[in-house]
Amino acid sequence: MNDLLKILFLSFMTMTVNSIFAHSIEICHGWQFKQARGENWYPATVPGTVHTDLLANGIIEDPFVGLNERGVQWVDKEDWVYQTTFNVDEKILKKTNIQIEFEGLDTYADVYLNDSLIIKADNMFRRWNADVRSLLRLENNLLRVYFHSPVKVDMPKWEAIPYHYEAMNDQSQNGGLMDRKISVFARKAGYHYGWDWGPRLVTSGIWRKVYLQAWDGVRITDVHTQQLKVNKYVAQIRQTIEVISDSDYVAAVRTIDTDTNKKYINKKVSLRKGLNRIQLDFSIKNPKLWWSNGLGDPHLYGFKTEVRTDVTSDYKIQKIGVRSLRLLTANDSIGQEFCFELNGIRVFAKGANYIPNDNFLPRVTDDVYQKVINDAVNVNMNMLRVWGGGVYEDDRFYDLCDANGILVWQDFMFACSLYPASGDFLENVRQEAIDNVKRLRNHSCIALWCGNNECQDGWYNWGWKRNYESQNPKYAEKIWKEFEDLFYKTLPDVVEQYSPETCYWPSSPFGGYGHGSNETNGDYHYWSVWHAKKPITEYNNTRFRFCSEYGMQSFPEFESVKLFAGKSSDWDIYSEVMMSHQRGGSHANHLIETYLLNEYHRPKNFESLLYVGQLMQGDAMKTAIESHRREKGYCWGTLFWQINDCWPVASWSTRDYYGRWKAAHYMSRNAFNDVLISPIEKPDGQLHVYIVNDRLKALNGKVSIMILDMNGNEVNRIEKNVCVSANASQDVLNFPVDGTLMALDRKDVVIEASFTCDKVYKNVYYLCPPKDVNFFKPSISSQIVKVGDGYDVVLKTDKVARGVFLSLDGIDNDFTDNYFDLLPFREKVVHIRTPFKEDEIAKQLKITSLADVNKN
Ligand code: BMA
Repeated sequence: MNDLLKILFLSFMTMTVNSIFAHSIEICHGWQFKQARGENWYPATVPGTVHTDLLANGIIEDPFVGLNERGVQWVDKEDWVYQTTFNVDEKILKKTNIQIEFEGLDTYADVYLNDSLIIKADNMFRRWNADVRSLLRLENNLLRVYFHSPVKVDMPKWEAIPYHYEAMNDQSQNGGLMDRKISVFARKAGYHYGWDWGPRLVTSGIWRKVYLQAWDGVRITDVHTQQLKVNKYVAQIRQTIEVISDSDYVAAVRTIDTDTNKKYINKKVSLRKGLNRIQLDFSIKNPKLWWSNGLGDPHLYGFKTEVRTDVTSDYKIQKIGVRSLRLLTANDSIGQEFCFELNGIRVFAKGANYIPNDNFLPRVTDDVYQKVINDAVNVNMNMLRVWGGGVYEDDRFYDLCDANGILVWQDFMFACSLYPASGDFLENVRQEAIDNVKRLRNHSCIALWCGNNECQDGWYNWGWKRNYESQNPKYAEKIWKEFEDLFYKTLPDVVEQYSPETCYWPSSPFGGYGHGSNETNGDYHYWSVWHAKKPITEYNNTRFRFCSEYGMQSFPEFESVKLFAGKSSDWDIYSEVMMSHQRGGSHANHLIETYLLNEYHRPKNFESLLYVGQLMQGDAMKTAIESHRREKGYCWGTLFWQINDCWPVASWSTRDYYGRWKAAHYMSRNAFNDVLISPIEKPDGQLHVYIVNDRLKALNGKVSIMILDMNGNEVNRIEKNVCVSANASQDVLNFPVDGTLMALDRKDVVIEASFTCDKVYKNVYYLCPPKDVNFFKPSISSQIVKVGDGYDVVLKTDKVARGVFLSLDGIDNDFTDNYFDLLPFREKVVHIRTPFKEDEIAKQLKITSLADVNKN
């Protein structure tokens, strides 16, 4: 044993003891790694990835910075070896059952314990276990994991078949593989191979935790908590408990409430040696129901389920939100509706699509998970869609969604591709689906299992079917059979068997079998704005039953750009570095520019372009969200693309990789508010004012439409008392625009719409695109007052100020609001959390508004 090993030996494991009968030990210390064909071992982090270990050892440069991604493309063509040694004590060795459990191996991995092969893994999304009792010794156990290069494993599969599986986002060329798009052969996160917002970084590694589990007697391996019937009077709960037992026992099984110690059920059972299934049925009277964000408290019950014999015991604790949740998909006079119903109430889904938070998943911290969920909650979202090109998320993600009332639309991990779904591959997927459905099925947040992202539309609407048919009809037949076996049989069967209370939806978007999606049936992805270049106003002319994707790109703000493009020579959106952080290519940059110039004047420099681009994206998301919500009743959901990034990049995200909110994220908060006033000028020349009420009570209040000139003087005011039904959208007031401007031009007015009920809800509306509005240079005053953990900045303006953006150089600031429109005679207070001193703030605080950035 070399010296390094000896040192590592001393601090070998982290031990958590669950009970006197069971030990759960995380094997997270002493790991080292090497290139399989190399000699040198280096310290490694587990969980981790090869790339992050190479980075930590100074062998590669940070792939997220500059052009460094290009320099690390060799990593996925190599095999890698990880190993550690560990000791166990007598207590553990004496246990009847000793298992090694890998929560995740990425991806083709052979695991050896003391030189015996114990696991051959080939799916990143599965858990891998092995019985190791006969191999384990007291000292110096050598655990070794050999990772085969995913490129080397999958390339022969690509070469062996005469046709190619569609994989449009696979950046094989960037990886030096030319047109060989091999990602579809690996059960590994699709986005690792590149996406239109992501780099190509094909990782390997022990990406989730590894445990040694040792126990005697009985062990609960699973508790399935089903909610058979839930209403406000009663919740009927059925728990199916899987217990592995060493021998025959008589056992007491019970479930208690961890908060009140109330015993829900207590039952005597006979356990047989081996696997036992026990059913516990109980009910809760007048349950405290779990509600999604905005509708009520996401209350969680603590259920402790225990199995106890005279000599041994085990327990599991679960946090369960009691609720009924179903998807309504009835055919109606329009087509097929698509609406989630929670506790008997139709819920308008408000939220976003969610991708992995990093290309290197093991380094996503608790804080990052907490922040992304907080950032969803704080802009009034109630749903996130875990999109199919990433991963089945970490338990922490779903725990946070449960605790915060965020419903989860869960895709299976298939996106924008076709897959060789037969034989071993299909069986591998079946096991993956079982693992993940079982892992996630008790989470109250899970609203839906969806087969894939856009694969069905690819087949019917994007020409894939036609292409294969024209190559050889036999190919088309084979690939379509694989599609059906995967998305119409295997996956729905697993959901039906393992989580029968959860709905399965074959694809997103999906509007029925035998054709692509459409606007009147099921869910829809609307990309005519952006991909098909329609103007932003087109959002107002379309309606859907549920819009599960739409989006507009922007760049991260300048402070973020400087972190990956540090040189002033990079500060051009077409510079090499900026282009390598724009995976839609120059086409996407042109689109940003085109949309920007349709709406705004040309910004004066790079920094201004980033800022105005964000306003434009914000306008687009605001327009789309409001339009979908005005159609509430016809439409039951709006999920924009996308809430986060996996690296620093120009993308459709509303928060950048560093967690900074873009303008669109701030702007979506008002658009998602549970009470929304939304004015819209329609082709009839009338201004229609809608109130969207997501509350479960009718609202009585006063609508007030103020027409102001650019100095803030009131030109006209229209008011009306209105009553808006519960959980509905209503067109409450309309009037001809031209008759109310008092001879002023549309370019010289702004409309402030307010609805006063329990408080005042506001919106600002312009009658022409921002480039045509006569914004004069405002003089914005700011008064800084020390409050709590930072400062309140009190802002006032003498002219209408569009997109007021506060920034402080060089530090990560937290503003309670930003990129807002400030009207004269109104005061706006923004709180900034910062350790800066008051005089530093005063000196550094930069206030920008649209009128500052136009090129003259
Ligand atoms: C959607 C997604 C992604 C993609 C995005 C932007 O269709 O499903 O595949 O990144 O569009 O193009």
